[in-house]
Amino acid sequence: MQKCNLAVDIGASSGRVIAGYLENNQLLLEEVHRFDNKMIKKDGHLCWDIDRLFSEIKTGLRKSVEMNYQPQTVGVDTWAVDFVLLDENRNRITDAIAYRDHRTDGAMEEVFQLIDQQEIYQQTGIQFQPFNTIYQLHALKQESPKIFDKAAYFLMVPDYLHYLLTGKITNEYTNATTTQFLNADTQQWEKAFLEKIGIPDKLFSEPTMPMQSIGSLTDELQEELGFNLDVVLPGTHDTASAVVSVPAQETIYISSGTWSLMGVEHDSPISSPQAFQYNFTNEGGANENIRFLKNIMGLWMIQEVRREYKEQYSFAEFVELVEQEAAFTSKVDVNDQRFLSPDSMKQVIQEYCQETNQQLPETPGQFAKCIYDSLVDCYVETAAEIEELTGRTYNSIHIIGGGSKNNYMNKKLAEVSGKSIFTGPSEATAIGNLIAQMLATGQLTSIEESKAIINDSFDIQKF
Ligand code: ADP
Ligand code: LRH
Repeated sequence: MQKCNLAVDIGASSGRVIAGYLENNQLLLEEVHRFDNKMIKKDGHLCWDIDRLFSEIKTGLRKSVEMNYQPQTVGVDTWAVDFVLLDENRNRITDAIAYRDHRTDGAMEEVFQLIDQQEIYQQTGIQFQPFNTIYQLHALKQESPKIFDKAAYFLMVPDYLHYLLTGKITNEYTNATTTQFLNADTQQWEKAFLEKIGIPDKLFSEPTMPMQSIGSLTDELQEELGFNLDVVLPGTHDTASAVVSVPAQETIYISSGTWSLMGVEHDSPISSPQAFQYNFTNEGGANENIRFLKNIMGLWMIQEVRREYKEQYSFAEFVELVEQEAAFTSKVDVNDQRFLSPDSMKQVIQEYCQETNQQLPETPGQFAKCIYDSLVDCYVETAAEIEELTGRTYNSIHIIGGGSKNNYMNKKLAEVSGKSIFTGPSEATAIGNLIAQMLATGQLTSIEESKAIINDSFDIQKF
């Protein structure tokens, strides 16, 4: 039996359970379970199928033992901002409504009537996204005010999954920062904001720092699975875990998955008027540094186009199809909000091209080329903004996540930016999750040592 740590990493498009262990200063990985994730329509809202996600986690735990592993610890990370509420008996009383649901349309502007927008940025350093938790809570309060009479606990999605594993209530710090109501200096909930939007602060517990054990499996789960292990908090925000495993520190990174998260690691928040204007965020890091970055609409756009083509092309095939469309040059502003949650991504891309007098994409290769070229342009602009805001020049961009496998984009970015592009690992988030567990259990001693091990263990390509 091989002792290991288990990372459960659930992104907006897929989840995986990955076993990891150290051998001769190398980090070895094996994927023990992979599953799809997607939003489902329930009671008029786009929701996550959270019960299924928990049962996939249990399947992953079981499979790890069937594959002859002896898991010592497990930790869960997921996408940010979404949450559920529990009542006093710790039963879930809300669906896990997804951040792309239209309940938040107009909510951000309503909250600005209650709390000054600049004050929000000054206290939290978090970028304005219409789906941040603060606007979701406001929207919920408008739609179902009575739910707050019953609610006793606020848990973000990974906190809830950890609760189902252990019975323990935690509000993990990195993900808590994405609510946009955690004070960046004190690292405590900004109660004045909650009061202004009428949300009781008793729902929130003191944020818990990652890289510590929160306890073992519940008795029921131990009985069901036939074994026990410790649950250790990674950076439960997937982007926090991903950035832990960027192999170099002096570089711009892009965590490329459903979203493209582009930025740098920084010691302290940068919440200057210019950072506010460019809408950069200062999210809390797993090792207590700051992720200074911007959300870029990302590969969600191709995921949606692929869905509309009934998934008849793989992601690798879309990249191949682009090579045949060299003459097609239409581009869109990927951060236009129409791309956040449209009924038809193909249609809104065509509308954008029509409005800007460009050729309309018609073939799968043309849609893909339009998306990839537009993303690359946005990366180049964002790199310039990062250099302006930090007052530094960066010679390289390091791409991690599933999107790092897109060599068309990697080459194009190298050409257009003039910077060195490094790519991999593609499972950076799960690796960052495992590193947090290994640091918490003393198998690794520092982030620097961890980054060196990642550099030695994975194939990093240069363009
Ligand atoms: P998330 O964790 O947000 O669900 P991932 O990190 O799994 O996202 O990345 C998914 C993205 O990776 C897909 O949208 C796709 O564009 C890209 N991708 C995955 N495999 C390939 C491949 N073989 N070639 C090109 N792109 C790929
Ligand atoms: C990426 C991510 C990103 C958030 C978004 C909601 O998966 O966590 O960092 O902004 O999802």
